[in-house]
Amino acid sequence: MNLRRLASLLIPAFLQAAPAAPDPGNVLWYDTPAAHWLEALPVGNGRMGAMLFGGVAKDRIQFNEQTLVPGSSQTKGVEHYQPFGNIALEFPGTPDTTPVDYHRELDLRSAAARVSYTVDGVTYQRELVASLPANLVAMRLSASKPGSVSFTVRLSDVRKNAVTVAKESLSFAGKLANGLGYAAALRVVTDKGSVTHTGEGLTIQGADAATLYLAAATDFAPIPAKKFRRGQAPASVVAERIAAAPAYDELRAAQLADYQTLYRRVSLDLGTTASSSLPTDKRLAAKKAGQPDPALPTLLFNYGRYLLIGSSRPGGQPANLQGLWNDELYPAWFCAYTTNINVEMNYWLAEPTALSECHQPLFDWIDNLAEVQKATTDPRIQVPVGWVAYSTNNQYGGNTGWAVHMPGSAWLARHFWEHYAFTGDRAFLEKRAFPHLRDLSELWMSRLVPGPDGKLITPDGWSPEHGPVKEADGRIVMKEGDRTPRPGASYDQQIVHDLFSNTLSASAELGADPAFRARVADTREKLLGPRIGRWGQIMEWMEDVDEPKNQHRHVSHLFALYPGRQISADRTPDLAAAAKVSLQARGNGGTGWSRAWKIAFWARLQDGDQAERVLAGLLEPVPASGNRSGRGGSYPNLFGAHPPFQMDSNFGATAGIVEMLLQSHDQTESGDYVIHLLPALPKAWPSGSVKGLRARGGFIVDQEWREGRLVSAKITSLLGQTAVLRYADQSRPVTLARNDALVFAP
Ligand code: FUC
Repeated sequence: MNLRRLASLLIPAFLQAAPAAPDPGNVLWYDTPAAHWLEALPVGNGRMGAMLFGGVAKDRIQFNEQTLVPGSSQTKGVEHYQPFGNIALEFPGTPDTTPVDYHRELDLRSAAARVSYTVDGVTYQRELVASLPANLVAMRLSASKPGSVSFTVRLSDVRKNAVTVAKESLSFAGKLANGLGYAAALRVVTDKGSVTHTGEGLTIQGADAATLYLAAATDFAPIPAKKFRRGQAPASVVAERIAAAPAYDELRAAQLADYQTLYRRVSLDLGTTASSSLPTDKRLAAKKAGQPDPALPTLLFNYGRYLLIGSSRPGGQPANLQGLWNDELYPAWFCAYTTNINVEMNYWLAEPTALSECHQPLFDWIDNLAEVQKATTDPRIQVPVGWVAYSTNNQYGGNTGWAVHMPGSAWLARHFWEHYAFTGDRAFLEKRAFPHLRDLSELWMSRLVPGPDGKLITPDGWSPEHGPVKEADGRIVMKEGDRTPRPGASYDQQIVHDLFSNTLSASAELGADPAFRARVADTREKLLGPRIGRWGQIMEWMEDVDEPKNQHRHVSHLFALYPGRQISADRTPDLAAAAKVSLQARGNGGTGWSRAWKIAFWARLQDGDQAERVLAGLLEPVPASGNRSGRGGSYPNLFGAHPPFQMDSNFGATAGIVEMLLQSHDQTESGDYVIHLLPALPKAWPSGSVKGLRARGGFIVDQEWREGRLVSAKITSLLGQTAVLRYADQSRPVTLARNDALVFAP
């Protein structure tokens, strides 16, 4: 029971203080149950995910496990990531109306989804959590009056396999068409009361409290080079797991210790306003109506971190297109990994928001993908060195029927470099990052050809996912989905440039083969670089055919601005000005991820107000039901709308907010990172603080500002590297020993 409830029972109403509104930067909350999945609230442990609807007479918990992935690449192509099952709860004798004190919340600080309400003077509470230490989802049901917890619980498989009902547990098992075995099991433990089982489920009567433990597993194992290794039978895995479940308090303590180690590393405060205390769905509406609510971006920022911790933990799969939360048999784009923006965007926040560990599943997945792709029989992507990804991939390989994505592997490889740039992990650099960077640099050095003006170009580029096509009457029109090879397309050129830059940095750090380094440097020098076209824009293709009215969602020709570092507001002001022209033409709209990307672009252009405007667009409410047309925004549970739901915009928004507050991509001549404080602070966030963000070179950065000006910053060095600290037009060198800190006040 929380303090508010306890107080309501013990203290006369007239003496009770008004209940404190939930922390607006850390709690999503609602005064009605979820009617739709996009209103339900997610918990996740990096393996399993569950969505709590919070109904009163009936409740539903929909769940996933991230390895329920059918299909194998070279035969059937990528297939849809599967929903796992559902738990249905029924509370007999409870009216099917929403009690006046109904409250449903997701508390990001303690990683718990909760429901509470009062019926006939008894206050009922349910709390749903996902624990990685126990590898379980667990729910605690309690009531203010002893003996009042009574309900029935059923478990179901989405594919309708039979459920086995035992004394205090329910379970099912099945196989997907590709032979992947899966199983789920649920166990009930009560405090007093009774548990009886019927043919369909379990009935709990007169308990003081009850705990449900849910386990789900498959026999999926990573498959280097197509070898399908089976693990232990899933039915016995889940049976063991629920049998070994710790008491709820113990499970909660271990889960909190595990979760908060990551979550608490960063805190953000952008201030609050009157509308910050409204329920979350009403805050979205109020913001759209013009009510300022800076705590809403704070909540979105924190949510991105919560969702990454919930869907990407070491040893597991990387966050897919929906993290790991999915209730559809045929989710959009297979709910897989798309390499021309989406899966990379999922991980932009990992290093700067101190979730470096959550980046690990991506590296494992890339290593596996590289093995699968090296063994390919597809003649289009057989290469002498390195490897090539498809546009859409899963754990078995790629979707051979859609696009080959030549520079995709180079884009993925930049994640390895970034991990090193932030953490300084030399063993990782040497053993895992450099081999990819080296081989892919060799691949690209062998693929580049001289273009019309002698500069080196990629022979068959692409600017996802459109292109200028000549009509019969000679007019050039932009065609959606065009995949015609475009030699020298800016996207490919910029990614290759970035690959070479990352390879040069890595090679220099390792003191690796100077002759190789000289070849890479020489080739990078000869690459066709970003060019400014006829209306002042960055040219998207080698020919100056950009159309100023083209507002395509992809903004691939600005890769060099973000996540790349070839275009910089400070180092290459002319190109930055051209990037601004391109960005203005593309507009502030687009799909969720397109908007999220634009936040980061504007931040890199050091225009905080424009970044905030795009962010406001990302927070425009999108109804949970209804058609899937429209562009971008947030569902009631703050999941990002493509539409349909894609989680890349959640992750991308968090990364974009980081870029508004702290940047560290630029380097001095001598290679020191420039730690740029508050590079793009918008007027909408006049006062605030952010603690714990990370900068390249191994720094923890805390900042506090008032009336739009930095008050102080604390820089802690984890690696003892030198750097340059910059705020507005001031700069100073940072020479700190390992674990030393300095305080800077402008
Ligand atoms: C790319 C985008 C689409 C969508 C898909 C998952 O193909 O162009 O908009 O986000 O990925």
